[in-house]
Amino acid sequence: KCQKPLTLWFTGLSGSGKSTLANEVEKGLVAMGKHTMLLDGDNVRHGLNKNLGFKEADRIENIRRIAEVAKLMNDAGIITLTAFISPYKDDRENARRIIGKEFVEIYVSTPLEECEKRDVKGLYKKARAGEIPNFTGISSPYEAPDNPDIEIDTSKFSIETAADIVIKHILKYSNG
Ligand code: GGZ
Repeated sequence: KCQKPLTLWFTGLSGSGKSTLANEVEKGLVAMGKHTMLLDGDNVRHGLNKNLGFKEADRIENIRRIAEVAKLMNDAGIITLTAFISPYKDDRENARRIIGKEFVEIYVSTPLEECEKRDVKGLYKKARAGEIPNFTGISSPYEAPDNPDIEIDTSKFSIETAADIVIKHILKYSNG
């Protein structure tokens, strides 16, 4: 078998570097001839999940649908990368149940202070000013994984090094 399907489930705060890292990992996998699909806010929250916001119930449903889509992608033989905050442990466990043994949890553990310092989109500033309710890390919880398969703090490595670490680690799950 030339490719074992996997779901690389990136979790971490807004601005932690999930999407950037997932993109770089995907580039590496494509260069190795793998067939991949990256799910992120841009292609899921604007389409399939555009009726969902950031209240707890909406985030739960967001993550459930994403897990079901990842499962379908895996069934089609595709390595799927997901880049969502996915702040609740229960929901990530539920995603693991839906997806099965192909699920790899990657905790992007960049500290809140660093994410807030980056504030690429100015959202932390707005959240601190009370202009965005339920903002993860400020006014809504983030439950860090206790036992992720991979943990990486993007403030400590270049993007290339961080992606290499992830790819080396997952090659042991994905043979060929
Ligand atoms: C967290 C929010 C919020 C609130 C809008 N809380 O940095 P970004 O902009 O591009 O990533 C964040 C994204 C989070 O969506 P997810 O689907 O990953 O969240 S979850 O898994 O919790 O369902 C941020 C933006 O949406 N954003 N409002 N209140 N992030």
